[in-house]
Amino acid sequence: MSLTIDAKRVSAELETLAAFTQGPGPGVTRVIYTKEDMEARRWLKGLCEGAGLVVREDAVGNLFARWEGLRSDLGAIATGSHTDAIPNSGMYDGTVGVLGALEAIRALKACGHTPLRSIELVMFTSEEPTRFGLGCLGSRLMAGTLAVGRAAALKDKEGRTLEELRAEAGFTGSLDSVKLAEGHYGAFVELHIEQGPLLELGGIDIGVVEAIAAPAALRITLNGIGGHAGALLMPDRRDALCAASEIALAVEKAALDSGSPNAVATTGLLHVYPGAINSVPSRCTMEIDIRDTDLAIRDGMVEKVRDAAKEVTRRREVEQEVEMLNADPPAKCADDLLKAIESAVDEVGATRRRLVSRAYHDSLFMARIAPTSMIFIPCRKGVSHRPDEYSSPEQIALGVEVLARTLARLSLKSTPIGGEA
Ligand code: HGY
Ligand code: MN
Ligand code: MN
Repeated sequence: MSLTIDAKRVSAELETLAAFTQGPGPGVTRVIYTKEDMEARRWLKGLCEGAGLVVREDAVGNLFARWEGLRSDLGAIATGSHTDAIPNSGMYDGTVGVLGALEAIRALKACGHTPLRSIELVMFTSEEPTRFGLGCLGSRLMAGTLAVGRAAALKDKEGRTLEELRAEAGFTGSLDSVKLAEGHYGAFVELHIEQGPLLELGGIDIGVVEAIAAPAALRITLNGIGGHAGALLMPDRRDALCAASEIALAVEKAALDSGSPNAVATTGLLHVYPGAINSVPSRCTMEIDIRDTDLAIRDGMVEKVRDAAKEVTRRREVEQEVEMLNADPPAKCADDLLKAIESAVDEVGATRRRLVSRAYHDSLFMARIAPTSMIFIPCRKGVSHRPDEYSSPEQIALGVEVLARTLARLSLKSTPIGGEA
């Protein structure tokens, strides 16, 4: 099959999408349901309709753009990723998987491919945890792994609920309707930047993802005794920030002591109240991200952090409140998909290796309802979630071509697709 990937068009569209950003920068910020997010969605919908796809959005804002196949009785082949971006981050995380999938579909249409199974592009709502503290909101609801009541009550830092905000954005209908039936999709493949250094270090073109790490997140609120920085003497203080600082170091120690090269633990958010130089912090809220590809090691780190928080707050006579935001199992990718991606890489004469994804993705939840895998392309120095995140037009175009060939192969299969790796 001779495919033409318009690398210039994909790069130009990535630049256009990056311009839908909040604030002065640096980098890209695009948070769910903000003006910039809604403008980006409108623009993307126009592109999908321009490519002859049938577009719909569900009750939480997941966007679907479908190319009808000949056999509507067979589960569609889905592909896609996210377009939301954490504050001051890069322009390739997620977007390569959305615009790259659109380009793959356009290239397949242009070369006369006729899919048996429909091919559907999905733009997932809120893959990043930025607004509601929980990542993969759209794919969790699609997979039915997040209780609708919990989702509706999720609040942003202004105290506004998902329910209010999605209605304001024009997404109505019951959240129950987001869940997809088993077999709705025959397979799901996500194109994404590696967000790690292995492909670049190894001089390898494509990563074929065989597993996705297990993320957990918790929020710890510390309540102490604050007051005037001059008048409140040291013995009378219950300094919430000093307690949080000891706990943050225990978070780091839990990963360093785990003995696992894949163990990571981060205190990424810390709010100090009241937040004045001459006022002793009376309350701190910290959000902690803990991961490993091995569930037992991941859970062991969570336990260590909880124990440390108990010890520190008891000794410092500070109150603690611990809230588990999520603790998800890892995902294993489907053998048939790994082989389909590897055949596509071999068809174009590129190099490949199997990889574990340390970042989580919507694929982590799509793997609950369909055979799933991911195609990784290198990113410069493995950098991501930073303004200097970068993949070259050539690397992106190669990833798109491998995705297109994988979609072509899977969309012609009339037999079931699957087989756990
Ligand atoms: O945090 C992650 O792994 C993803 O980039 N949201
Ligand atoms: Mn991300
Ligand atoms: Mn991502």
